[in-house]
Amino acid sequence: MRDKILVTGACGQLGTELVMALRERYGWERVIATDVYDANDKLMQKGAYMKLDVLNVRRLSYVFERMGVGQIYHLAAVLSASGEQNPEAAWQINMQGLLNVLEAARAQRVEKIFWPSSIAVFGPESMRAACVQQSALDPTTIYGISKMAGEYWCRWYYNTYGIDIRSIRYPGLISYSAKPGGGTTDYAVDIFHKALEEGHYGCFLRDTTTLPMLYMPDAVRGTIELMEAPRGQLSVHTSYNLAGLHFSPRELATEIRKHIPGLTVSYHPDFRQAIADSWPTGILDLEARRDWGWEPQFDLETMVTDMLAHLKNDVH
Ligand code: AKB
Repeated sequence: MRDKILVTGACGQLGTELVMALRERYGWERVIATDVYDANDKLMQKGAYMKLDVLNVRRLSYVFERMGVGQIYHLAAVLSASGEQNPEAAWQINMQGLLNVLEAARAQRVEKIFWPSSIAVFGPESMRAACVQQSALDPTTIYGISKMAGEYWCRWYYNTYGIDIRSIRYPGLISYSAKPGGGTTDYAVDIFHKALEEGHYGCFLRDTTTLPMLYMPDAVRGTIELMEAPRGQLSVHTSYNLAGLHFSPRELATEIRKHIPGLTVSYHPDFRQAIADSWPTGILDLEARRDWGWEPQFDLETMVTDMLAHLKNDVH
């Protein structure tokens, strides 16, 4: 019976939270968390966990067959900022890793796959303040190029082999459980930790750089809702735009100061500024709302309140 749900990149920011949500929803015994690392988290160790390298196609195929995998959440990836520092490795992991998963999934008749794309598929030629689903794609980073190519590979596998592949173009993800690593939007998580620990944050983006963001509980819920939506309702087979929050570092700092009045922030833009400047400041997500009822629940105010409540309880 192919009823197992396998997650690659399970130790990453999204994987850590998605694995927990999937286990709670479908049962601990059904969800197999995998990554190239040793399990980094007590909860991850309690459920099924396996070391798995997405660059090893034969092992992928073996594991999918042996474990009876029916669904895959293929999250393993190198993000935008890290990708620019090591482009060849980023291309290998992001592109070859995806092709390996798709090919092994086809060979083992896996029914359904989730694969994350990103707002990094957009760039200078894309729409800026209200970027619609059909806007021109114009990625400027290796990460964005791999996501753009990946979207079309996914659609090709869907059209050619009928594999049910679903995808979201995530904006920056904000979470309290796991820190992001190597992204351009990471400042929006780092600032919370520094605000609580030191009362000061040195931001690597300019104060007015507005970017699309999404709070992790919304991201996890939206992902599972997309995966559970009836196949016939879905009209986008590349990747869905998804909007949640839009704010700049200055606006985020102002909101955090309502809870931590002494917070100071200095701005020292580095190479990530150019990446951020190439991305839209706002996303429109009509198709996601229409096709599978997407609706975010958190705004800037409720996200900040919730983040700080969890971080104060859990870590500090
Ligand atoms: C990044 O900053 O690279 C990611 C993304 C927007 O995909 N968070």
